[in-house]
Amino acid sequence: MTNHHAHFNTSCVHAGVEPEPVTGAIMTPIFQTSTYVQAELGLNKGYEYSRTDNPTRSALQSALAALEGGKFGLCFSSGMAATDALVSTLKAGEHFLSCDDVYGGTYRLLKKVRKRQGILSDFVDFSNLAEMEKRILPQTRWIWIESPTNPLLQVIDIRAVVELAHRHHVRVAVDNTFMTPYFQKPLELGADLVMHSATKFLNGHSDVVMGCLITSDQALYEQLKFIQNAVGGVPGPFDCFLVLRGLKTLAVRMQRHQENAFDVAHFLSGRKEVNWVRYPGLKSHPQHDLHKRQTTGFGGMVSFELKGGLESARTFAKSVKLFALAESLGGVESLCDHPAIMTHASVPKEQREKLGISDSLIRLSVGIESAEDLIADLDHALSAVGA
Ligand code: P1T
Repeated sequence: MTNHHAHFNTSCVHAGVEPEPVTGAIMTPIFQTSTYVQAELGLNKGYEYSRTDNPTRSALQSALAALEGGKFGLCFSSGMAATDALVSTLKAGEHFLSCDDVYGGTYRLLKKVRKRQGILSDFVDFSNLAEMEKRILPQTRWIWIESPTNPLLQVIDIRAVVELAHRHHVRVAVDNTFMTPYFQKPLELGADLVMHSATKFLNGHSDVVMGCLITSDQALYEQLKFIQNAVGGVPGPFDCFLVLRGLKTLAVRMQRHQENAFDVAHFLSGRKEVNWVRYPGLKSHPQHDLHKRQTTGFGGMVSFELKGGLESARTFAKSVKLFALAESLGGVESLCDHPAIMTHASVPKEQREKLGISDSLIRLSVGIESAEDLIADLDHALSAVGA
């Protein structure tokens, strides 16, 4: 049985999963089936069709809900499909208000796809809440937070945004991809919904694309479950199995990502080739204290700006060997991203410049390798930049 009072490390291993009733298999089987035989008209065993429900997916959804401290979880075929399910609760003319430094795909979904169906959206700076409040419209239905943001690792005061939003009868969703519930539990901070790109730390092994939504609000859950089935962007059972497996080591991976990220952030801070380093765990981070108040740790993402513009970034990207030049993050292996050309290319250049996503900004997803090897790799690449 899932023990709802278990400590987080225990929940990672046990939440949502039960021995399989027929054989006692300790690991949730991959129910690789599209449909389920019915005994007679209207009589089934709780499963009718795998777009609607699948036992492997149900186990994962329960596990994710338990880890976030929510009642209900829903999985989707990608993080974007999960976000879009939430956006699908809006009608034409209604408004979605997001922080301005967000994953480029979230911006693209709202501005390039859903705008055509009449959904309004604004992307504004949430560090000044008085200014942000002015952007809440009578038609605003959801406020969307990433904290820390992708890629600049700005920290947003989740409790303060929730308080303000609820005063305006607007609900708050938090994209918790970077922190995971190991470090941050937005529902406990008052948020109405948590979203993840499960592609990242939750799965942790760079072999699945998936998203999820978690809430404790039953009416909202039912609305989103209806959309999940009606639109059909669901993950397959094998991918659900892989994420269930990944979750078992979430706590130990996150701890290790963080240890390595601290070492990398300290190392980069001392280098002359680097303009600045952003890591929420550094005292130099502008919202270090705020971050500490709303989390139990700092995660595995480090961003920094090189001196010397795009040429420096090109040299750096060509010179790293252990850090793979690739989009995505949150896997056991270290990755290096150039947001302006890679993950955030869909954000218009003027908007990128306003935010500080310059041509020499580098984002690192620090993996669980030996820190000495990661630092030797960075040392080599920075020396090439400086030469
Ligand atoms: O890639 P997908 O599983 O669809 O999730 C989209 C997404 C949503 N939210 C955040 C914070 C994300 O980082 C992502 C995906 N991000 C990358 C691929 C990236 O390299 O930033």
